[in-house]
Amino acid sequence: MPDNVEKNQYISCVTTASRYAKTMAQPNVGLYKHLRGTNIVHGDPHSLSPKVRAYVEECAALCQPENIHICDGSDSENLQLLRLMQHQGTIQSLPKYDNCWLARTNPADVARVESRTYICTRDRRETIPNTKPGVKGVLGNWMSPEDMDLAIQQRFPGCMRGRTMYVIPFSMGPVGSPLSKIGVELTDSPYVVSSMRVMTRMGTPVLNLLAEGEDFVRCLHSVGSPAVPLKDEYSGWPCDPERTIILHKPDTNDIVSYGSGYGGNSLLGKKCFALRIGSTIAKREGWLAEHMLILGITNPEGRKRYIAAAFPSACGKTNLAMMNPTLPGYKVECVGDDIAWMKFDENGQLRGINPENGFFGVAPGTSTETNPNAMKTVFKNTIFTNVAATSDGGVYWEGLENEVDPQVEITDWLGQPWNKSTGRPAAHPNSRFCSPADQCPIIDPAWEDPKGVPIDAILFGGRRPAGVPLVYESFNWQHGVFLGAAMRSESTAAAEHKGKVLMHDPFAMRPFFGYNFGHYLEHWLSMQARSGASLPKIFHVNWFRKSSEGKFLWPGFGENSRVLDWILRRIDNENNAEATPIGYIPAPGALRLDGLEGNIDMDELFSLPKDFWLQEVEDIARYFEEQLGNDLPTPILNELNALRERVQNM
Ligand code: GTP
Ligand code: SPV
Ligand code: MN
Repeated sequence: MPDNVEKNQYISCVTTASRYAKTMAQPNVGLYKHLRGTNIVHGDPHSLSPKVRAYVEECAALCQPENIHICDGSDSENLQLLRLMQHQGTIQSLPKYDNCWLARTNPADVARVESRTYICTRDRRETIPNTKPGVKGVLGNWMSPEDMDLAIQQRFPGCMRGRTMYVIPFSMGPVGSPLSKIGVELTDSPYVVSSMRVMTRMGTPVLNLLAEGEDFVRCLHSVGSPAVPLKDEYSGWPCDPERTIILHKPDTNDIVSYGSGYGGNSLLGKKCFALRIGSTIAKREGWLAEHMLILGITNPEGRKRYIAAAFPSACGKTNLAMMNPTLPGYKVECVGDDIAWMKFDENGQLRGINPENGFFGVAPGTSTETNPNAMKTVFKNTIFTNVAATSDGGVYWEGLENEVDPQVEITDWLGQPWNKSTGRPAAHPNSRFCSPADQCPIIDPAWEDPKGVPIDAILFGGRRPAGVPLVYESFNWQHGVFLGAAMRSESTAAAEHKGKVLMHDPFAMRPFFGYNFGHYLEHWLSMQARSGASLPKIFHVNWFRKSSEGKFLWPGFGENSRVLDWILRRIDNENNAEATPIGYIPAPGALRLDGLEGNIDMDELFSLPKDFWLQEVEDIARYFEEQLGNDLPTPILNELNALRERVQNM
């Protein structure tokens, strides 16, 4: 660490804060407790299983924190941390609501960093497919175990000096469910602790499971300690954007994340564990870990079914999972909005759980009109990140124009005064709310069922401004797997990509594959053999098709219930579809439009321009050839060729 004034000021601020943490923690601890010389300021080191203890000792020796805090997940602990963060300038309170907080990040740390995310295996091919010579692979980044060790040694030694290392025992999935998995995250960020408390089941019950010898995924996280200190104004959000790196080692179930405090980079239970490491475990154990929402839907006759849907980041999962159907007699309930772990049970029925305990949802666009259930969820016990603040102690983002008192003054996500004439968004486009799932007024009664819920349909979708109809159904499972493989979507602010470019995002998993996408496709194809009579039907949806004037052709949100209605009737084998070269679409009149306001150009919404589809087939063909080479399973290549032939004969 360089001996420089600003840095020292920074350290002294952190140390004062950690002294403050000690004082706060004193009622339940004795400072005599320690682990190999590091003070334990909260929790009992004897409560750690030998394996957890060894992991904590190993990481403490590397990161050299001043203190160790073993999290119990209690309200009082959380309150302590919130006060500490307030004191450090990480969060401010939002007195308009009940126990809500606003964090403003360093503007260089606002989204996932896919280019700095690696999977580490001995054999490169395990992680990424064989790309065509001279072509840059875009299906994940590989690193050797030696380079991973080096990357750690270049960043972690002493990175927690002057800070507290928190030990977070957590469960992905209900504690004790046969489908759940345990992790231990070590972090120097109280923001991560408070957020993990919302997003996972965290604390003493998990510590007790671990004490029984239960295995766990090892998750090490540090916000980092930059060689050149950051500007003082960002001292409330320490990070090291220059050297940020996120590493996964599936062989040992290790996750190591350095330099970023932002959601997907730091809440390691979420994308790193539940998707990347999760997908490698799922492959080994014969199940699926997917970037999917799960919703329950009851039709007017009272028949309830569950649907899972994979849309890329910021493409509508939270909104669909919580929708208020406009079609009378329908009820939607939410099991999860981002991740599904699914497994065929002994009867061959696919069942899914939401491994998460909260929603880390996109704020902009959320309003009483678009997502009333999210609006009823997020105004208590919530940590907002990078939204704008109002002078009456509330929050603001794009989409709330009609729901904010015109008199209030608005401070944007950067802390600057804001009004419409400023010409910049008030909230960062990837600003988020972090709220407990059980606060959702339509949370499904079975959302914590340890057996999971039966899944009868799988939806794929993305932002497709042209050519792709509102909904179509695959001809069969294999064709459905091809639809997932061929998914494309406009990029969003959820990752570092600039502008709205159309990107391939197979299964909405491109940033989240834990292993070779070709092997992932084989795994999906193999699922057919595990299923019983009731293999889920697979559909593709697109809420984002635009007119020649650039307006959305479909109203979306609650009106998407009309599409779900058609899908449910397809599951019931109703004869309401017609075959096209790309799949089944609703037969004329089969999509219910009764009560829909305004003119919807259904012809345009379902048109299949031959030129477009010829081009689409060739784009997919090039992508497969360049990115997958001989890792592309033959059945998927056959599906592509069959599609090409059908489109040519259109
Ligand atoms: P991640 O949390 O990043 O994985 O995203 P998500 O898939 O859950 O996305 P979310 O539901 O939060 O939607 C992101 C944006 O898409 C929001 O601004 C929504 O308002 C917008 N959106 C969602 N559904 C629709 C829809 O049916 N039509 C239109 N036009 N926009 C939608
Ligand atoms: C996504 O980007 O798909 C998210 C948000 O769900 S994050 O957890 O930050 O990755
Ligand atoms: Mn997501």
